[in-house]
Amino acid sequence: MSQLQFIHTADLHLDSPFIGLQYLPKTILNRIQESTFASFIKIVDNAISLKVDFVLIAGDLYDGEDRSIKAQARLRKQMIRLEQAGIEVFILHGNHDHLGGNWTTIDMPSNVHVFSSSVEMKSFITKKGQRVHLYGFSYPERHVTEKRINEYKKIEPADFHIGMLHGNVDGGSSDHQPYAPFTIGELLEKKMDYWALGHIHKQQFLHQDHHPYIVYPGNIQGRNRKEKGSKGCIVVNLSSHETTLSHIETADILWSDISIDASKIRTFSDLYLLCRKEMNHQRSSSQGVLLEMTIKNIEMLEKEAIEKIKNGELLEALQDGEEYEESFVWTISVNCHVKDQLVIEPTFKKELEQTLAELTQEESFEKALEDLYGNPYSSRYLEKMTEHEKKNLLQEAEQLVFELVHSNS
Ligand SMILES: [Mn+2]
Repeated sequence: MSQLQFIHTADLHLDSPFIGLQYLPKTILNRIQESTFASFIKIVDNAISLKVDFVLIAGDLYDGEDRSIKAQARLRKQMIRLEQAGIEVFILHGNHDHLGGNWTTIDMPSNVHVFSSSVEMKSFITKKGQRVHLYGFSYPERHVTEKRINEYKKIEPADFHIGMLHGNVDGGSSDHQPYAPFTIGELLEKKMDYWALGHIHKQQFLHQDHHPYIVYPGNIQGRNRKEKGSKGCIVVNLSSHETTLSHIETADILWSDISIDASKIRTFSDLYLLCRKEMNHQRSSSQGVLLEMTIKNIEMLEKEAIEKIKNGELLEALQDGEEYEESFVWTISVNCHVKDQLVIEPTFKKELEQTLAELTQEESFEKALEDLYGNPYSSRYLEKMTEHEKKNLLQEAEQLVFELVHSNS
């Protein structure tokens, strides 16, 4: 029997606007717009049914600095459910929902404890009588670029010490802003029993072989095609000699991708049936799925079938009727690799590859984007591109070049 059990979650991004999905059918768009709430409700369901000692939320509860009233009201409703179940909640606010914004605040029930803008310790005694010390701080403003880890100091006596921090591990993902940076070594020095992190949306265990676990639980609902795969929360069982973790998937919408091998297919009809079959493999009884499809090995496909991939007819056929399914699999895009079937003269191919390689150099990349980022009007609205985005853009550009060559050959 473990001595302490709690749920660690972060990056709820409640009421995410899901920009750019307005083209989807209304039923599916509604499901998506409700998905951050649906996922959080499931987390609370789990906290109540497991009778956990407490719930930790390590920042970015709200998506927008304005903390929509709707998001606050719905969060409050869930906090009240936890209050009625006798479960305390410890919260810190991150870069998305920092304390410096100008919003109307809805008061939370008394089981909710929010960390202030300086690192502080909150003491808590479980029903079994164990003393837990929790440490953390909320972002006073959006951009917290300085190190805050040095302000954490373990205070005895307590049975368990848990650090909460919303920030970026040094050398971590370039997809996230380098806020409140820290190294794994710096966290270990603090001699906590567990580090409940937030900020990075992909689940990561920075330290797990031996005491203490250092964990990014990831966000609770993928918000775009870059946030694929299982999303939810972590259930932590902590005792003086052992830590065990389990991930609970709670996301209502799953972003996914699939690659379809068309090497044995010739006709459009067979291609359609194969895609449908693969879609049904992706179908889940508890989630809606948004699917990116790539068709590979299209050498044997009839020209007409390839044409129907390119002009969107296949996509339309695959989407047909899915908007009425509770467990929908909505195909967002269908791509095929023309490159595979392209026969190019070797010297030209070499030249083409060379040009593409040159484009991947930082310098030429920046040059290509100079007009956009150099423009005082548009640059205001642009965030620095991440490595992941750069890579994607280059892959798309490469594909475009091959397609243009193909259509002219
Ligand atoms: Mn976040």
